[in-house]
Amino acid sequence: MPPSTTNGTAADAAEEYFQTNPPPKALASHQALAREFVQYHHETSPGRRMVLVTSGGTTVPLENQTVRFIDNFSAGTRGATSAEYFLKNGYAVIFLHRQFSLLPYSRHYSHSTNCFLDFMDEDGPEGGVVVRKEYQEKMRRVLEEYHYAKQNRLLLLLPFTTVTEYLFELRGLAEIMRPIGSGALFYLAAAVSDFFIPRERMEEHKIQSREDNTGGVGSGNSRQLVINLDPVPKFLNNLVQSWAPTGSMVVSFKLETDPNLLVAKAEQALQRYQHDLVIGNLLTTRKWEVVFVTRDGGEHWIRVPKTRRSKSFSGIEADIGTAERKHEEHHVDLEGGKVTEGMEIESLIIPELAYLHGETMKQRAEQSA
Ligand code: 9Z3
Repeated sequence: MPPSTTNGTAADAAEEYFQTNPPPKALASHQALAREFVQYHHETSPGRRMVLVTSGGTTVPLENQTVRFIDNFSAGTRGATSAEYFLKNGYAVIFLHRQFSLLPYSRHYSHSTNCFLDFMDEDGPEGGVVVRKEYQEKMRRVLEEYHYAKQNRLLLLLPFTTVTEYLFELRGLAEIMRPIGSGALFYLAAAVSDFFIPRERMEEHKIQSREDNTGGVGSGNSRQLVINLDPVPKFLNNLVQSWAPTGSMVVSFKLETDPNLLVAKAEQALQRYQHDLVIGNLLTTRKWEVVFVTRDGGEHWIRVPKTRRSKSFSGIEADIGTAERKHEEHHVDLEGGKVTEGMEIESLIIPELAYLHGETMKQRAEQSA
């Protein structure tokens, strides 16, 4: 962990947040599962590293009995995919995810883009159900990895829905992971809302649309709904300085849409929170490139080669390279050619990160020797 640079007001704001907003109902049961998970791995394989992957969007409810909420785009692809590669790289994984977002392994066969029914066939009039021939090889690989993770108790799935639930869960899990020390890694890929409605200003019941029924959230006398949101406290400070295990590695993500801002905002976050690494990504290129921004001023781009880029409906290939500030000496992959099998960028990110985590562990062991 870096030396203490806790900004008193930010830390206090986070603590006040926990005093004034209710914890999730499932918190105690999630913590019991996490304690058991940490203890099991700590005792049976003491050298095993553990990563907390956060994944998916966070909702901001407008009513206590929630009918409406504000949300964001994240489907949890980054988190779910990364969790699989962490498992491949020998980590035990706590997967803190937005409920109903993508999950490791089942992500290959879920939601509308990969509907599981499309992978199956009826097997004759009286027969059972089979996986279509062309999908069998891949499904067998996915199944093998899934069974391995399950049988070895390497994956703990914990869901949340709202931004408040997310923060309570994150704090609790970080504290529970303390026995893992420098072997613990925090990989914060969830898209966390910057704004919320505090408990004391939240409507209990569904906000009414009629003119004569404006309440604390909506205001004014027109039929408009005006929502007044407070900033979510900057919790990264608290995670780095007090919740996370001593010596652990904290990696956050930075998402931007403006290429001119990405690297500067990643550097600013590192300066402010004094953690280990920010992985920057642009909304339109996030499946094909990311940048590792380090505290020594490093800007290291990781890119899927052109011929291995899977198509993406929302992605814009022409934006690749536009956020790069320090042009590194690297092989620029300009040649066209037919796309062979698509490559997931997480297959490049995670081994690199596992290496950096190992180096960080060595450094911290030397520092404390
Ligand atoms: C990310 O940047 C993730 O990579 C994505 C993944 C959300 C873009 P998908 O789910 O998308 O694969 O579709 N996460 C953003 C993390 C974030 O919100 N960071 C906050 C910040 O930068 C706090 S740590 O302020």
